[in-house]
Amino acid sequence: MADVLIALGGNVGDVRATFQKAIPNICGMMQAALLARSSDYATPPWGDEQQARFINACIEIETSLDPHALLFTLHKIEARFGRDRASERRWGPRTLDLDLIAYDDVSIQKPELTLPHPRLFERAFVLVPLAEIAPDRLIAGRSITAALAQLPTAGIERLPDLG
Ligand code: A4P
Ligand code: MG
Repeated sequence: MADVLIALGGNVGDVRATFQKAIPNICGMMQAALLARSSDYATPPWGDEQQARFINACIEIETSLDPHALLFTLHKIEARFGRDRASERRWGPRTLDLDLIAYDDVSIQKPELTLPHPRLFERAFVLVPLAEIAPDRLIAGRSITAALAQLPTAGIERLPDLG
């Protein structure tokens, strides 16, 4: 079994409701156990700042699927929740973005799948929820908490649990 971290993001539609439905979908389609789920966070848009703020969260799962099968499944779930890659621009608005952050300590360097996620350490919107569920985890030898200390976190707001 592999220990896998997945980041969720979106800024179109009722993103928190999308997450609530997508997470059981991820676990079901990946034959995975949900080990941890962070809170949802409202985050200022990164990359392309002329768009609505995002909601971000992270989950930790345990699965026996290999990394390529996981990525394939994540793309299927994104499409199921209304993501249309053909009509969007890089870093632009989307209903649901699912990124593979880490798969055990596996390292893969291919354009279609890079592990750990290549932009992980630049993104407070990923590291803040990760620090909530896996503060002591090392990714590529770096601690999540230490990496987060290097980044500005202004404007990131933890949202209260949905009742
Ligand atoms: N790919 C390679 N490695 C991976 C991996 N580890 N996980 C490939 C997922 N995908 C991986 O992804 C582009 C290609 O990367 C995929 O086809 C896959 O094979 P994408 O999700 O279609 O591209 P993207 O989302 O436009 O670009 P990128 O660089 O992944 O950026 P993001 O972060 O996904 O961009 N601001 C805030 N606050 N919160 C956000 O969630 N998200 C974005 C979207 C921009 N700004 C944001 C947020
Ligand atoms: Mg992505």
